[in-house]
Amino acid sequence: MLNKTQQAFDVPLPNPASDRRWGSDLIAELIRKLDIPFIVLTPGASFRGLHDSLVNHLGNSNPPMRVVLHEEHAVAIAHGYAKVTGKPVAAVVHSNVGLMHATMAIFDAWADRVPVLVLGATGPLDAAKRRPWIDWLHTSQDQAAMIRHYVKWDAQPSSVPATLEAITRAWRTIQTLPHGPAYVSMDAEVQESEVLEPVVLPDLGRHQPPAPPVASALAMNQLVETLQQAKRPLILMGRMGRGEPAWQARLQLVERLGAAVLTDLKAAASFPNEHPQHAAAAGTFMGEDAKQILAQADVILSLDWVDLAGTLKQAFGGQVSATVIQVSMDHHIHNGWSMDHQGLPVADQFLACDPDEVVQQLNDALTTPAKTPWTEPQGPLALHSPMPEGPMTVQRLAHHLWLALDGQPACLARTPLSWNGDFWPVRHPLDYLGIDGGGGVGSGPGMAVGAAMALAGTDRLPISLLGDGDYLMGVNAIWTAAKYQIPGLIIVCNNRSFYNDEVHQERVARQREREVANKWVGQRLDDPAPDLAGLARAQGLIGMGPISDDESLQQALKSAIASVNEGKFVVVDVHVASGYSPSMTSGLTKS
Ligand SMILES: Cc1ncc(C[n+]2csc(CCOP(=O)(O)OP(=O)(O)O)c2C)c(N)n1
Ligand SMILES: [Mg+2]
Repeated sequence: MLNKTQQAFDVPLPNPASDRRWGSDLIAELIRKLDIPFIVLTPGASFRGLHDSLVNHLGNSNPPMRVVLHEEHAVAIAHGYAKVTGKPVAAVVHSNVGLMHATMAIFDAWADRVPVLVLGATGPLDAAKRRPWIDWLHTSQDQAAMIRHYVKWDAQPSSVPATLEAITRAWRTIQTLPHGPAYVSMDAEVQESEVLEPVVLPDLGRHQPPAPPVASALAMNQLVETLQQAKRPLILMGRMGRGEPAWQARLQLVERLGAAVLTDLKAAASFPNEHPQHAAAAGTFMGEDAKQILAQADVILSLDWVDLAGTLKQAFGGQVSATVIQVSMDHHIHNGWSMDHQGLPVADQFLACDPDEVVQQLNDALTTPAKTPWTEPQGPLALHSPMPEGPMTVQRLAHHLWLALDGQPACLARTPLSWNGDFWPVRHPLDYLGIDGGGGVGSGPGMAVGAAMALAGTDRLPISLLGDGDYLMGVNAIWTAAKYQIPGLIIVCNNRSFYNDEVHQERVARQREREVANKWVGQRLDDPAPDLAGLARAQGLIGMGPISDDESLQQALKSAIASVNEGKFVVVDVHVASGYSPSMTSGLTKS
């Protein structure tokens, strides 16, 4: 008999020793060599061969499977995990229908430049081998066509050695800059056929991703000269790594150059936002003060900044007077289908390099002492001012959360659309993880669970602040956290609405001189109000709320944090008033 813990963690009964091997056994052995902590999956018969190999050949360990209730969440969990660690895990999704479910999350990982190995299945491609009806229904010609425009690479190999090679190539590809997802569709027949000839597994040590590209001596000379001559240099800190040494290197560079810095809520933490040279609060859309700093800069160094062209346009209009240096590998991933490459930015110097490597190279090359910054130090964050009066808002909630944490480090894995950069101090690369990448509502709960899996066992508390719309769309992702005893905290910023779209309807009504007061129709998530905490409790998690007053909120957050520290996953439903920051509202309503 299995004990309760073994059942919870899906420990299978042992199998008698056997020399017989099946195609999927070798695929499973290769997956073991990837050295991943777990494999996320939603089951399906198209990969029943692989499923059997994971259970009966590998004994469901190294890696153990993590069962997920929806393929979209399987990929979102892998996405959330990779955002913390920089390392991919594998998500397995069933043939065509499972892949259809997974598509939005694959797009999110693509647009966020995050590595995810998506394994899928199909077939048998040999029609003579198909079971009637269902094998035909779940076999598609060129299945990857559904997602080809937003994966870095895909394959549908037709033998065991070709499948092993495809997974090896995909593994290397997703970890080569710019990162992103790749997809391998495994033929059911290949998985289920007996292997009679010896097959050698690829040696992954000989298939490592290439070293990150660095700047040539010539390019570096030009870059150093431009930056040394700059009077008002500005660094746009975009998509950078999670490592602490790289974080320190960025600080050193900024101080040596006397540069101003802007950061962006769309990208994970890249620079401390309380540093005197951090010139304006980060936003999803840029605030007026950030635009003014940009307009004054004479040299702009973009370190893989998301949407450089759009940013320059907002500050300079059609004519960019500053010298612009772009450091990015992103162009390698651009294609004609997805416009996530954004507008075409001017670049007086373009270095197709790893931005963190260039920061290090600059620090090695610049010998001058620290320069006086050209911008005034920014005032303290809103968080350090007295708590704003009035009804419960997301900003007030952030205050309460900060107090309740009482100095414990946290990782804000996700924040709601009404978040603003000065609600929270960013002091470490894991303090804030950015957004979902693709703007796909419903990704929050899965990414919250993935980030929590990556942080389990550390003293950093995984916290996701989600919109109620986002939570409700993805809520069954959190069962996986209960199942595998992953500690974490979701706080739902519950304005009882798909409020973002109320802002849009208001804009349209104003433009057409129609009734603005009707903006809530078809947007409100009320009458009946879904029981958000109940949805957590029903899946085996702790659910609290709804809460709207200060005292109950402070108590609830303290108790929730204590439970997370004891290994529980907690959802706290907080009723907040609707409202976005001025930059967010103007970003949404600009025509
Ligand atoms: C899959 C998907 N469907 C619809 C949208 C359009 N959309 C953008 S934001 C939003 C509202 C999200 O509601 P919530 O999470 O509660 O955030 P709020 O705007 O209320 O703060 C919607 C429906 C989207 N981006 N993605
Ligand atoms: Mg909402």
